[in-house]
Amino acid sequence: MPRKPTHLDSIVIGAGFAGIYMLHKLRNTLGLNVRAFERGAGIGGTWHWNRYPGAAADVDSIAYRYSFDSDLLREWNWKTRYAPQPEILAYLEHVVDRYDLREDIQLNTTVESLAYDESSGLWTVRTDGGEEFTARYVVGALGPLSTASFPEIEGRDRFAGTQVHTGAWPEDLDITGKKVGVIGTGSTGTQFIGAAAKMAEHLTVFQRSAQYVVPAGDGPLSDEFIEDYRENHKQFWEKAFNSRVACGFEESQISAMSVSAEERERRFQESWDAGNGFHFMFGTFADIAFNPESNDAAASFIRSKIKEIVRDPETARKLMPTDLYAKRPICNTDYYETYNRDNVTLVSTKENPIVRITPAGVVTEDGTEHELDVLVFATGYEAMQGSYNRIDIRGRGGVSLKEYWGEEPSSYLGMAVNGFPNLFTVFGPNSVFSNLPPALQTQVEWIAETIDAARKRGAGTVEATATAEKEWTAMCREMAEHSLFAQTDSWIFGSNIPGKKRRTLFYFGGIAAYRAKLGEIVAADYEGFTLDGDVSLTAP
Ligand code: NA7
Repeated sequence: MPRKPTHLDSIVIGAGFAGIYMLHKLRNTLGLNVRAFERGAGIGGTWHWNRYPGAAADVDSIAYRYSFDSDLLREWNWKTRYAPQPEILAYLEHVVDRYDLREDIQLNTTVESLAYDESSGLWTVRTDGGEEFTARYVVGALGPLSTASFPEIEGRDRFAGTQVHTGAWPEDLDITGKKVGVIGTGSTGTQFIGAAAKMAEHLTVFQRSAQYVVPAGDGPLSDEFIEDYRENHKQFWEKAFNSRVACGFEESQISAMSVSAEERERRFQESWDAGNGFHFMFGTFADIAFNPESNDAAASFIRSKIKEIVRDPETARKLMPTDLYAKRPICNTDYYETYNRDNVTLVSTKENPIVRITPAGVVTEDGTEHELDVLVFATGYEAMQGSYNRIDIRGRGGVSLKEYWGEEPSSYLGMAVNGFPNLFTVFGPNSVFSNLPPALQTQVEWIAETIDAARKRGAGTVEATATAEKEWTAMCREMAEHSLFAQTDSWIFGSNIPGKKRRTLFYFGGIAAYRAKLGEIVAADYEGFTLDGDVSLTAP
């Protein structure tokens, strides 16, 4: 006789930044019986998998954390302006222990399918271990960037050395003294390049698009700075939540075109000297991501720096982007300086494409075989949808979420989809474009409050209406069209992968407006949702 599924009140999928906090809220605040499933061998999500040399957050560490508990804010201090991967992972481990969450996180478990049963109002969740669970509420905290993307290159399976994607870096892989090749120069690739150049015998960088990279301005945090943050964290977070990107700096309100060329240069230089990619894009002027002229001014400034820093004019030329400065902003320590090292070679794959991978390395169109011991894919992810598409998710009437979404996903608020009652997606498609920890925290809190409200009124289901979902998605699309980001190919628009059409994946209105909208929805009695059904229908 088949075993009866184990019944839980709620299931959380993923134990990264979002899943850990979701488990805490549902179990410790709402008192639900919850289990979190995590495919990794440890907690941490992105920060569990991304152990490549140089991995770190590139948002100031004081803004790259939870802010829901003053004691937690006071007791955990970062040492440097940016937190490196091992420290972020240690922080998340600390949070898991602090709130006693470990016993309810099941590691090494991949959820393979979710199916909604309309008669009982429950989801059935199946794992790769053959286990079966039922739960009323399921929260996907799968991570917007967790499904690795590999380029199609002939001969990939023939390489005799070590191949690795940065998003699945083995703990024991040491590149010291090795001949290393890296494909990709996004946030990850540029971080890796700076660190790997100092370790490898030789580093060959295969660059498809040249990147705009500004200095990070990293360094130790002084005791006074830490003390000030401990004392004033409430004001700090209030300001961050009232901004657009929640990175913890003052965002500019003026156009780059409203000041003289000298003043523009002064502000750009000031930001360049202080460091931080988000600051350079959103702290110098308000319209770099929106106004082509302002964008060009910022882009020209960065190009002039590349010319100044990189000694070999041909390498400098290849490193200079000519397209819009409209991808997720990047900052790093000594990125362009790295190309002055004797052990670093830059290959522009637009000018000299990779034609095949051989057992010995990578062959480019000019006939060169770049010999490698390690080939690193820093080639990014199938963003937002990718991690949901890996699970067979069936809502009302057996409809598949993957098929329902197709090429262009829709959602209400990035958290709910019509036809999939009581399924919440933390940082699903069309969530707010912002620093992630505060954005995730906002959504987790809102989901917990919504579940609580539904339970208190005895409603068995929370479901986005088709109209609300359609309107939110259309609004996100319309808003995105005003951004120059919409004119470049990157994961932000899902167009980093050949063959995938450019589509809107974010709400670009900023975190303050997003939070205000969530508040309005609650005040209007969950406008755009139906809170329906009978909670007592629970079968087991
Ligand atoms: P990204 O930002 O998507 O970067 C991927 C990089 O890989 C980017 O430079 C791509 O070039 C490059 N790429 C992708 N496919 C190929 C092929 N086929 N050949 C050569 N180069 C290729 O991913 P990251 O991991 O760096 O960053 C993801 C996010 O994580 C980041 O924004 C942060 O939020 C944290 P392209 O520019 O598309 O021409």
